[in-house]
Amino acid sequence: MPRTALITGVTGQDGAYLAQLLLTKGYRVIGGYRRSSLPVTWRLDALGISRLVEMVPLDLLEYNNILDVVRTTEPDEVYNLAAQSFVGASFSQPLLTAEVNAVGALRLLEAVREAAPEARFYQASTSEMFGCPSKEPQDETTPFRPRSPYAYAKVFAHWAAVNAREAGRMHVSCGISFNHESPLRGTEFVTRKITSTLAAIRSGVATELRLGNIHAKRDWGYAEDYVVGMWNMVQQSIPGDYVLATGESHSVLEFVQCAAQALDIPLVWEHDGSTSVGLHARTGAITVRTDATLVRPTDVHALRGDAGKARTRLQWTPTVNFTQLVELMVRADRHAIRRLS
Ligand code: NAP
Ligand code: F7E
Repeated sequence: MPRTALITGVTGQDGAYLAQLLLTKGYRVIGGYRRSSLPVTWRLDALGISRLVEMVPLDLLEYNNILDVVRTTEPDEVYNLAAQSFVGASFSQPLLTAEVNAVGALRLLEAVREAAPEARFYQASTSEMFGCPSKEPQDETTPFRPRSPYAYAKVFAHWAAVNAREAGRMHVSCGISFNHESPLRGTEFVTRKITSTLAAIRSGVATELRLGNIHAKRDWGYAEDYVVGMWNMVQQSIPGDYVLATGESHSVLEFVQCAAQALDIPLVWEHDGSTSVGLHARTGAITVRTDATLVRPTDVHALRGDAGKARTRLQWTPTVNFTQLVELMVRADRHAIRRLS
């Protein structure tokens, strides 16, 4: 009998890569998706797995819906990847973010405890929980100091998951993942916004890239590596919490520079107080510009993770470094634009 995995948020970046990984391992994959007026399977289509995943409507806002899905599908493993995952939007939609990311995770935990108590559970926790961290690099022992409604909702979900484990009720692991990106990343996140817009500028179908806080630093890895870590955690006989990170931190400005270089867009920078402009070195055209309206009310300034525990206990290591990540994302966006034109 193949093992059955239920993935919430299967239409998202990580959901798609995790579904692909589990299919290659012979799992029956149940993909929970949020109903909308349009099909949202473009990532599963891109990976060529839409027909292999059993799609079920599953909204983290609806307890009876979740309970019914867990009852009828009888999963051996449950991966909770569904979330309102955009930190920027959480400032204008804090209640929705809490309903989905915090109470939604608790609804799922309760439904699994009720209908499939033996199932192993993965909770997608996040480096955003560290906020303004008291130490660097951050590991599993670093205290949480969340800086956004997204982050404090995830802290709630994290502790709900940890408590379900510690109360001896369930096999629950949490991956405290640092930023991970790919060509399947949503274009509202800064990395994909940069690679898709600069690729469009390079092809002459866009003129300018507008950004908020370009001095923010993140530990960026490749999403396909991170879903391997998630699966590894769930396979451990003793559940636990693990940081997944590369250990390297780069600024948004460095990401822009690296992407521009990969696209042969030479930039010279002019900084004036809090404003920065990146000019095309040959034409003088304004190519990148900072925009104060894109700066968050509170931002996380710098994060860098220590994945030593995952390395030692899970034998997990990231395979794609910063430059390779930027280049592979640029290549994919360049290719997509060429296909359209
Ligand atoms: P993503 O691409 O934004 O995917 C989020 C998924 O959640 C989408 O499938 C979305 O559905 C679904 N969703 C949203 N609201 C829902 C609801 N009410 N009920 C059911 N599903 C809902 O995010 P991701 O990058 O794959 O991240 C996966 C998880 O890891 C998230 O929980 C995120 O917070 C967490 N995380 C991500 C990172 C990262 O760097 N990527 C790092 C740490 C933690 P639609 O397609 O309908 O929008
Ligand atoms: O921002 C700055 C922004 O939205 C990164 C989610 O997957 O990773 C992600 O959250 C940084 C921030 O990712 C723009 O202020 C500058 O400092 O790409 P982001 P995030 O907020 O780190 C964590 C680990 C998650 O858990 C989340 O779900 O870049 N920034 N200018 C900008 N960010 C955006 N989005 N757009 C800009 O124009």
